[in-house]
Amino acid sequence: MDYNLSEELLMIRDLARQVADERIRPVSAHHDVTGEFPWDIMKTLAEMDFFRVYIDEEFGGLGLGAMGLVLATEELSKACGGIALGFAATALGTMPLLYHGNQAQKEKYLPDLASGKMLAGFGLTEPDAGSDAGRMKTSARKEGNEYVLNGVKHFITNGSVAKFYTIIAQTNPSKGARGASAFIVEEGAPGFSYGKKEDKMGIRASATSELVFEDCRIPAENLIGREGMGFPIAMRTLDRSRPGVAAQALGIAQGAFDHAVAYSRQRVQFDQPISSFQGISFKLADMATKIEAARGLIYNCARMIDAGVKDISMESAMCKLYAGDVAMEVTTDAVQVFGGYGYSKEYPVEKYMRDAKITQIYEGTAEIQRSVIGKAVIKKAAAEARAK
Ligand code: COS
Repeated sequence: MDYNLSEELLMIRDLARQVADERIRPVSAHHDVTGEFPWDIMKTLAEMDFFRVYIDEEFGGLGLGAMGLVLATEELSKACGGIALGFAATALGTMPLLYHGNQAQKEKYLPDLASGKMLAGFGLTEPDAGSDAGRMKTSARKEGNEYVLNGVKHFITNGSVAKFYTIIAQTNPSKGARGASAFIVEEGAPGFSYGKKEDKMGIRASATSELVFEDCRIPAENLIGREGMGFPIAMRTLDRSRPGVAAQALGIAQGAFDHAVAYSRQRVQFDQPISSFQGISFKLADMATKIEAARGLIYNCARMIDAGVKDISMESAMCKLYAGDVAMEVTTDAVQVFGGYGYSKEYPVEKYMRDAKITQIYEGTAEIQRSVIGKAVIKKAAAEARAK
């Protein structure tokens, strides 16, 4: 399908495809087995300017916005959803600064984030505050010209490999979600350490770690926006980062699908390639259709973000929900096409199935996306009824 992409966007897409094929595919199984973080690939991505894609030109970026981000994430994820995540999660950690930081904060950090010198992470989730993110307990107390942070963030992607974190913490706990604030915390801040590293089912090349704050002191100027703005900043960030997760899901689905098509053409049973059986070709047809539908939703949402549309919660949740479900369905079907071989770790598709599962869970579960979409649908219907 032709999405009318600009020359620059096509260039980024093709470059990402090349890196994925030449550099990521050969090492993805190794990182899946060992769980080692792919530092050499991050270095390559940095050298090839990938971390500049979504950052404004003023701060050393390429200014290719959400569309550049989703295209690069999709292509890298075709080869390995886990390795691509080091890149995509840096975008998530950078977004609060990109959209809500002041000029001085942007000048200080964005050039190093754009060059890939610093990876980033986003700290919202806590052991007792997952879907109910407003229940976070991590606190930030103002003392003179510093904030003192206490608490634990967990399941943090890029935790322990990033140097730059945006952390959402309570500055006024009595106000619940409305008392939270957003902060920049650098690796090495006094009182900041890494806790448990997760041993995960999939996306094993990515680092997922606890962030521990014990009287962690950061300069007061590291507050993003104003006190009390933390929750809306986090929600707006997720609205803009969810298409990135959706693109990861899309890449995983496309990667598994490509393997399934190739295998179905060369696997002979009953004297014919299995692709000639309707049972298989209809499955491939459904997989291809769902993948293309997901791509349409994602690119549409990315275009809305780049056009500056303010309220994109519904479209963002829709593409994340749909692409996550498609990734799970398509990768499961890809294993089915491979039959017994699909269940074996000697073949690549079982990894895609394990990698796909997280896309229905993180950055808001499929259930939370449905709840966001449901609220938006009802709000729109109520507004239309009022206007009559
Ligand atoms: N953009 C801007 N502001 C938003 C917003 C959005 N998308 N969504 C909510 N807010 C604001 C609301 O307007 C409200 O502000 P006011 O008090 O000024 O009106 C405030 O945030 C609280 O909103 P709400 O009452 O809807 O919050 P809830 O506690 O009901 O939570 C959900 C809403 C469930 C949508 C939210 O907690 C969520 O997204 N949870 C999933 C978290 C998640 O994705 N975690 C993944 C980890 S990060 S990788």
